[in-house]
Amino acid sequence: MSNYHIKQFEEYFQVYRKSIRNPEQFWEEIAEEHFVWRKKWTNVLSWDFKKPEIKWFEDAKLNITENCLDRHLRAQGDKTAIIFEPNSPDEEAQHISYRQLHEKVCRFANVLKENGIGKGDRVCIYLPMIPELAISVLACARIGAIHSVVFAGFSATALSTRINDSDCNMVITSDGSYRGAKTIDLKGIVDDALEECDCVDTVLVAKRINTDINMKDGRDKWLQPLLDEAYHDCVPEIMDAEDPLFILYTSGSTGKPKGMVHTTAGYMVYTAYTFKNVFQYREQDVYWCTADIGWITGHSYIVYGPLANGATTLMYEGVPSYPDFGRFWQIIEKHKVNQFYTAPTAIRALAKQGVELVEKYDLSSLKVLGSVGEPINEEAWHWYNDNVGKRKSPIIDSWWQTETGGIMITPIPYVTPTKPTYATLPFIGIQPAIMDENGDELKGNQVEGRLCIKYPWPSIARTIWGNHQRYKDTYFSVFENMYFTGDGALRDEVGYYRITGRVDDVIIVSGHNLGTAPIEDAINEHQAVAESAIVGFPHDVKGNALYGYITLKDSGESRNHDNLRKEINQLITDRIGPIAKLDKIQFTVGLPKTRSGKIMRRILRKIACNETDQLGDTSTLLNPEVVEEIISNVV
Ligand code: 6R9
Repeated sequence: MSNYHIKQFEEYFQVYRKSIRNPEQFWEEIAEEHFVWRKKWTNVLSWDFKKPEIKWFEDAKLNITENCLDRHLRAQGDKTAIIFEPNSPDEEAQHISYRQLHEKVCRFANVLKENGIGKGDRVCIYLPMIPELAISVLACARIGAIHSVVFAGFSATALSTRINDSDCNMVITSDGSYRGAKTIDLKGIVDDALEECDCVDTVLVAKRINTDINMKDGRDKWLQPLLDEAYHDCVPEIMDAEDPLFILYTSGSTGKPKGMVHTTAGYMVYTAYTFKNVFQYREQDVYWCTADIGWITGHSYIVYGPLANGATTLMYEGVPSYPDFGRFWQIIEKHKVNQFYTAPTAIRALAKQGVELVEKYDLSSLKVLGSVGEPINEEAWHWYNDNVGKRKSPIIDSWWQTETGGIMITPIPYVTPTKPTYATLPFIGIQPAIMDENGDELKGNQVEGRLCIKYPWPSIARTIWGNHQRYKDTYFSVFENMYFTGDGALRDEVGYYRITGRVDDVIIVSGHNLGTAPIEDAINEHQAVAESAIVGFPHDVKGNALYGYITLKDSGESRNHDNLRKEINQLITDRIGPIAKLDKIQFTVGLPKTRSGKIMRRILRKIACNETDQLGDTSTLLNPEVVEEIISNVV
């Protein structure tokens, strides 16, 4: 029995039990048998959730790109590593073999070095979904530089905050990007961001849309001529197992984004192992994850997990709706995609278009369908199952987080019987716990509470860049000796898990995590605004949409409220990005507060969700009268 590839339900239980009984022995075997090490570890795991400090494969030496690239060269150098499908169906797809990818990564790595980047330096990558994005990520890993990919839909302010937080010396970007019928001036956004950053010496610019852009002397350099001149091979930097591999920012409940730090060996082992099993990847398969590499899903399951397994991974530059809503299905037919991994918000948007567009294409290559990013509702689940999978491809509803690095709770296709809206069972090595509000674990089945994890797994984030205290406070201080996820969950009568949604101030809109605090901060910058509170309410495509309650400094003000709404959404777009715009804005005379002055978002949420019969006791509020006023003026 190979523990690396689980094929039967009974086997899942056996391997799961083994992984829990003796996690160290279990992960040691996986690590030993399936990866290339320059030096073995002296200790598999040491951990202390109180400090918190977690170390996997201590003292081991490796380079993750040797595992993702070099080791595949001999047996499958000509196999396609990356299929690049451009925004426009009229532009030809590219097939990049492992050998070509290796060379491209090496050249890029040499360019980084020639521009002064070395081990431990931070490099910000702000690129669209073009091959250079995956290549630059791997090039950083090749030389031990820490990549910080910022999703290229974030605004200049959001970008500069992230560049400054991790003190990046370099930005890698492009002249622009294609997004459906539109082009976006990425370089212009970088220029604006860099007005606020002193740490960046060099900007490397990939050509994508061929527009005239401003190139700042001494700082900005076109990438291609440098790559052409660079040497085609690059000796990998030998990294320590616990050296940081990357930083990736995620929203939190205070204004500042959290730079989650992932380290090398544990992240590699866990993303590779989950990829193999959760997608049941076989050697000739074509795998496609529709996420952007700017999110953790893209890091773990477009780049590292698939490449560590020598897989063929498809990168799509565009959007689901261009040139029409059949684009995803057309790509599946064209490249004979076997595993398809997407988000519920995309499924809902596509389901709205009717089934004709799906039926137009041959989807018979599909074997596995995945879902990630937010809870998948029953209707979307069935639509996906009936029309895309034709009831033959199991849906894997995979729950995990930026912080967890890899998939945590999920069915294994053709192994775990699925159940609509349930992420089902913990993956190998994962020990979930459901906690009540008093901090006690709810044992047994048919319980609901807050989701924690009791024991470390190899790809858990090790810290928040520059703020270990916040890491401790956010994840390890809510429940003793547990990693707290921020999600609610229930366990049904057979032990299956269902994720019920966030229990903190994070709202998931179209699969993107948004903290209420940074959005409120942006709104409060408007000179007419006194105070604001954001809550989520259900939306049929986005899952959740944002509802803003805003009090103005001068409530009798005669300003046009529609204009104000536009200005406020523009501010949010400038400060964070268009993904954080509010769907509804209600101007109120006040916000409900506790006597200690805390805004009662719970009440505002009920109002936004049209559940005013469930407000509970409002009499203890400082200002119960505003609740009535808000209810009578809902938008
Ligand atoms: C991978 C990713 C993490 C949050 C997470 C949870 C929600 C993700 C889910 C899911 C229900 C699923 N989430 N997958 N909720 N079912 N299958 O999305 O990472 O962007 O950090 O978001 O997303 O609320 O806590 P990230």
